[in-house]
Amino acid sequence: MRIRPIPVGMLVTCIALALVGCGSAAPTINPSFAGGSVTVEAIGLQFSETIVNLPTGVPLRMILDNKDAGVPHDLRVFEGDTEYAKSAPVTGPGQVEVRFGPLPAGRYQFQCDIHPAMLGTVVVGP
Ligand SMILES: [Cu+2]
Repeated sequence: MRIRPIPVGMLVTCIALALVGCGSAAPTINPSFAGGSVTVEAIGLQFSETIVNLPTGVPLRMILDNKDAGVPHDLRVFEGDTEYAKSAPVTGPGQVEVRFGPLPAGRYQFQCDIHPAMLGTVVVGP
């Protein structure tokens, strides 16, 4: 019996999927960021901060620091029907970041879509 070779395209896809899977476990947060940056922890199925402040006129970043071991969280920034950023899920312990903006001054929401009760406000202001 002859074993059929796996098509190269399928092999590449499998490797890519494996890398994506590994990526969610390994923190890939760049410590330097030219803009406004804030970190929120997810711990005990809650955000550590429910109101965060970011400046106007510069690129923005939010880092989700998931402290819930074995529990996936994600981070979405939106206002009404407009979505500004959405991260991939990250299983704790682990971190993921989203980048967005600049945004005009105002109030925006951030949320974990996996646990919609995890909800907070981003205040963008001078
Ligand atoms: Cu969550």
